[in-house]
Amino acid sequence: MKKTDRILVIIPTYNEVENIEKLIPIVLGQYPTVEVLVVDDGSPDGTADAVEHMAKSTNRVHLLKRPGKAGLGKAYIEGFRFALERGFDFVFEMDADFSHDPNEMPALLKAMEHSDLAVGSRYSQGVTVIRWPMSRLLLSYFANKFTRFVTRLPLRDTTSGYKCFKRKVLESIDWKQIHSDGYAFQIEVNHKAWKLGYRLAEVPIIFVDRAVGQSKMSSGIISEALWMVWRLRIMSCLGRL
Ligand SMILES: Nc1nc2c(ncn2[C@@H]2O[C@H](COP(=O)(O)OP(=O)(O)O)[C@@H](O)[C@H]2O)c(=O)[nH]1
Ligand SMILES: [Mg+2]
Repeated sequence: MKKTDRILVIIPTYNEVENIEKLIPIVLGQYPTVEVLVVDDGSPDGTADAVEHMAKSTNRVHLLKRPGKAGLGKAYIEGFRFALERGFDFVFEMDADFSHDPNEMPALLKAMEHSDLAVGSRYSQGVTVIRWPMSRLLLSYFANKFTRFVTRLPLRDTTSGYKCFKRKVLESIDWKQIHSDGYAFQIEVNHKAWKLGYRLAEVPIIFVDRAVGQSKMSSGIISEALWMVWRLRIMSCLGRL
């Protein structure tokens, strides 16, 4: 990474007012030049107002307001467009709920020295997940094993939402073709980057379940991911990817 490289951290939010106010200063504290983009889907709890308030005192905080809850995938795609238009070199995905420790950003950036997409991984040094109920952990763990087995994607954590992209990866993906949300979105984007020949790296992270607010995971998000895995396999076999 060069001193002049610009870093953007995209944080999608839905009802994260208590978390976001504490998280943003920690992210900004990582590097003097890092900027934050919050993509909020009309959170009823006033998340956007809190971010707007913070944006008044610094030009390193940006807010994209979307009218209603339309899913994580679309929120990220809008965020990536913002990053490309504004000339950022490194672009992070990060959850708002402190499951992704901003102090691990330097480790992900270090991995960018030999990769194009670095994924913060819960399953590359044993299992590094704290406070999840066993049922949720088992679901995530085996879903990842299954995804790796079916798609051959060389990652142990394919559904992680903590990652760092080089700009060129975001430029190469045809976002019009990506319609998934939730975990399926993460799997699909990793798969696309891999098929385009980009180098993937996995960086061990410690994932801690949220202390404040509610998870937006649903059975719909899980079945979407299941279908995505088979779809990627079939499309690969047909030579369409
Ligand atoms: N903009 C936007 N953010 C979302 C949406 N769904 C979830 N998020 C955010 O995405 C991140 C991960 O969601 P979370 O509910 O913690 O998922 P979990 O960690 O898998 O339980 C959090 O920052 C959420 O606020 C959505 O539909 N739109
Ligand atoms: Mg979470």
